[in-house]
Amino acid sequence: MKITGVELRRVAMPLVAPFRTSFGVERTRDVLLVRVVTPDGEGWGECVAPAEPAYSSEYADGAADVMRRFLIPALTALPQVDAYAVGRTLERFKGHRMAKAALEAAVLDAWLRAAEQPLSGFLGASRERVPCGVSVGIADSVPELLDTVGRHLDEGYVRIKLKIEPGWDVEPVRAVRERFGDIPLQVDANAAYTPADAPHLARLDAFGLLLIEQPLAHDDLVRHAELARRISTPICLDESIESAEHAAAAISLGACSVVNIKPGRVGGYLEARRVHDVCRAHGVAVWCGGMLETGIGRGANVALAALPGFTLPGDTSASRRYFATDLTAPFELRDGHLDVPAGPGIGVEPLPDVLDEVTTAVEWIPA
Ligand code: SMG
Ligand code: MG
Repeated sequence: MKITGVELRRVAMPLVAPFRTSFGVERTRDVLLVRVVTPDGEGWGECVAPAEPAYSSEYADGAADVMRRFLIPALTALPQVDAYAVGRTLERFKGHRMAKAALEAAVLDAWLRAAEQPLSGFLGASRERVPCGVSVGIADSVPELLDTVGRHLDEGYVRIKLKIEPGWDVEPVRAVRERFGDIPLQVDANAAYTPADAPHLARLDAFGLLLIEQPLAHDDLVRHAELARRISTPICLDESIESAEHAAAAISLGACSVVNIKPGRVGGYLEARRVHDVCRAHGVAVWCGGMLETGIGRGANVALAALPGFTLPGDTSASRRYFATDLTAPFELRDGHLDVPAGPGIGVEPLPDVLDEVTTAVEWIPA
């Protein structure tokens, strides 16, 4: 397969409700989509880099820039490309994992469509539907939080994740436990705490949480390991794990006992599968994270989440939790689960009318 050209497309996707985390508020997803065109067909990928470099160092304009200057020219120069060639070819460029992941996803989609194979089967999925959790942002008040959590439980979500930060942690967790009892519950700090907060974080031990996600800085595996010895809530790493090597290091240090896998954060679906394999070999549970993806990214994430090591529900919520109108046919929750797309490639494609309506810019980069 030879790449004819790559389209970079920006779409503005208003969220149904603002999503607040310890590092900011998201109201509209400004998504960078990638369409890879080949003589054998085309493929789509979604870049999860947010508008601002606040979750990690990557941001959408930066991802578009590195793609058009370096990554796309390296790929279009290849006489032949397949999904494995993407990572190999782009390896000499440091970092920019979200940008690389989007290109790899689009090539994977085109390549698997040409072979008429679904992504789930290619990755080694063992299920046709996946259990879904939902991530609940920091609220203005505890009553408002309880309303939101109650609504999500009524919709059927099988696990609730609360975003926390200093000043919004023990109180909301206690309130959710008191109101909703023994539901599967976990929290995500997005690196908002320091090692000095260990005694405070130990207060969460009383609530029987499934895990606490990324309490400390992304580059501090050693002190996550120290914290793990001081609290009984299992530590899950998100921002700290950018590759299978990081996962292996974190596990051997004792820095985590659970890993959140986001394909964008680790540079693609092939590396995401390697992270899964390393964790599974060590008996470390994994689950699929989310970056407020449209149906394009969601379709691929749901395929990944169907692998056998994904033993915890993911942040793979239904389309309507994010958008009034998704870019693809909507993903709908049935009995707390989403169906894994069965069609070739990622199994979904943008609806042309919706895509036109939300597009803010298109750029064609020929080979
Ligand atoms: O996709 O449902 C979703 C959001 C899940 O909480 C979520 N993601 O750190 O895990 C995380 C956050 C990052 C969101 S940055 C836009
Ligand atoms: Mg997280």
